[in-house]
Amino acid sequence: MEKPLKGFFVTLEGGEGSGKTTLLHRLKDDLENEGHSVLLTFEPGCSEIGKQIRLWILEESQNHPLEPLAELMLFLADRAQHIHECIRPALEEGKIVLCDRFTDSTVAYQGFARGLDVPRVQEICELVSGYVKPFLTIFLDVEPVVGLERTRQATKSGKMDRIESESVEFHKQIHKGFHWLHEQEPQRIVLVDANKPIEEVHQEAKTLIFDRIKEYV
Ligand code: T5A
Repeated sequence: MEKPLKGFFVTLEGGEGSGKTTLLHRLKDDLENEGHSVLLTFEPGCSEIGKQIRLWILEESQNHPLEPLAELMLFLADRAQHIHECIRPALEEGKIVLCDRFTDSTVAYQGFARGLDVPRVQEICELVSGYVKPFLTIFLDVEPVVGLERTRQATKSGKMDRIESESVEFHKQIHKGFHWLHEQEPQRIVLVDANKPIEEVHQEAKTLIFDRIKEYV
């Protein structure tokens, strides 16, 4: 029998350069300073198998373009392994799990932007994640062009990966997808304006997460 999940699961979502990674490190410090035990994790590529999958997904192969359905399956295989090896054990131990991207990214990227059938993508995501569901998702809402420029500036070589290099229109579809998800589940998916300076985004996200933890315990 599966053990109960005592922990608190939070995901951060948004388009490229929305500031998830920067914010997650700050939130981890905030929570640990208050005595919480935290696992900071990300998708794709956190498990050993996931590291291989990440290379297949993000590296450009001009000769063998990745099919949208194959791409979807790779993200899901990464997630299944990630949940099994990292997320579920941490939640069983009662930790706060902060995860950089989860199922909402799959719906926004593979559903909205790649054009796969959104309800079916949601269904298959549910099959993979089972009852491991975020209690809170912070959607960092940044204008796609602004986020892409941040990513470009942050990349030392200036070389973007396979998904970052997609067209601006593709990234606008992702943005639309995240807004749609937020409208479907406004209680779980809370929008934070990530066009603002990082200090303001941090304060807003910190208040949100601490308020939700108080409600939960
Ligand atoms: N993907 C993922 C799918 O297609 N389907 C899926 O199911 C899943 C799980 C993963 C890729 O896979 C896709 C989405 C992605 O394309 P990745 O390398 O793991 O790629 O990278 P991302 O998750 O996209 O993360 P990034 O590092 O690109 O962006 P972040 O984490 O959102 O942004 P961050 O914090 O690194 O910041 C980028 C730059 O902006 C600055 C930072 O200092 C940094 O220089 N910055 C700000 N500047 C001004 N104002 C602010 N508010 C700022 N916040 C950050």
